[in-house]
Amino acid sequence: MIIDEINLYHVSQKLVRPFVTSFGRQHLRHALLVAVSSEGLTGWGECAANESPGYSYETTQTAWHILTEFLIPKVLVGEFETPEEMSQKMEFVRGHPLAKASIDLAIWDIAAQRDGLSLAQKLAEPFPEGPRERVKVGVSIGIQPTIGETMEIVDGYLSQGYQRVKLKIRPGHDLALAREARRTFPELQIMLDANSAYRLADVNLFQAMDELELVMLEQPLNYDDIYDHSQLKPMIETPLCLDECITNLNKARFALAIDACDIINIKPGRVGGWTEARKIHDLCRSRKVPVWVGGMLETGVGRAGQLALASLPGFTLPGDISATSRYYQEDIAQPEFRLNQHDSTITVPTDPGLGVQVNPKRLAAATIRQVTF
Ligand code: OSB
Ligand code: MG
Repeated sequence: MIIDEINLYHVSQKLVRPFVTSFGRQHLRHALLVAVSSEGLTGWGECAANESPGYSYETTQTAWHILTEFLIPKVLVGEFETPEEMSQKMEFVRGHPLAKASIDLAIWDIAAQRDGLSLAQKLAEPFPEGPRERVKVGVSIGIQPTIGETMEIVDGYLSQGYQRVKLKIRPGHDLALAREARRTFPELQIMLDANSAYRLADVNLFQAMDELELVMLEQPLNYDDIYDHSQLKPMIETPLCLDECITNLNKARFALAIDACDIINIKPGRVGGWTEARKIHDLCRSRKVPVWVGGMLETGVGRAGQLALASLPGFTLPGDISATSRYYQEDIAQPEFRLNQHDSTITVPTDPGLGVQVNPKRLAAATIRQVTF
């Protein structure tokens, strides 16, 4: 593969409803989209970084800087054959996984198109069973002003067909919320995501949740503290899942070695792309550790990538991959993703590559700045 041209777009889209977490409130979703052209094909990628560094140290601005000054100039030089080689080529930049993942996805898109495969088929090449056709999904619900409003929102999603909900928690908005959710929806698959808002000293709070039969508790402790999670795990019954802590394969190896979690949320962005995400999937599968695909309010470009990843055999738990209508009125990419109501799944695209098209009018309307290399 020789790369001919790269276009980088900074886009902003309004969310259907503000998304509130323990690290902040978001009305708009800023994203960087990359279009990589190679030998007549164009691949798309998305950078999931946020405007502020509340979830990760990376922001839209740092990703713009790392992409324009370092990654893109490097990618444009020389030749390579596989997405894995490109992933290695980007290793000279330490960290910045969200920036790297945007290029990585575009290269995977091109490689799949070149081979006449959907991205799911391309990623599933090492697996004899091939990709799943539909993947189980849930919905991630931000912090609402009251518990009552949260229950109404949950109810709305249930009537749309979602069978698993994730409730965001933060200190003061946790146990009572979880109890009310369990009381109101006795059979529902409910999980909580704290986004690192607690300390080990809060163990009593999590023990009080033991009886609620939650599917899992996601990243309760410090974003960088795998050790403290290993201390918490044997003290609670709810399965413990890591998100923020797992920024690459080595972190996953370490977490499993010290038994710091029961489950891993694999976000391709957070781990530097689909190549690394698949390695973590393989590791967890060999250890029988369940994994699921996380999200960061991606546009249709990133969501198509999430769906392809989630089609791999080790992804046995529902992903944070909701229908387009949960995020945006009108998305940049088409077709829209819809929920299959009867089984809370989304169908994995089957056209070559990502299987979505970026709509030029919508892209132009959402673009804040753009640069061509
Ligand atoms: O912690 O999983 C998270 C969104 C932005 C940043 C972090 C997280 C999230 C979500 C939303 O929970 C998941 C989605 O895209 O639906
Ligand atoms: Mg999370």
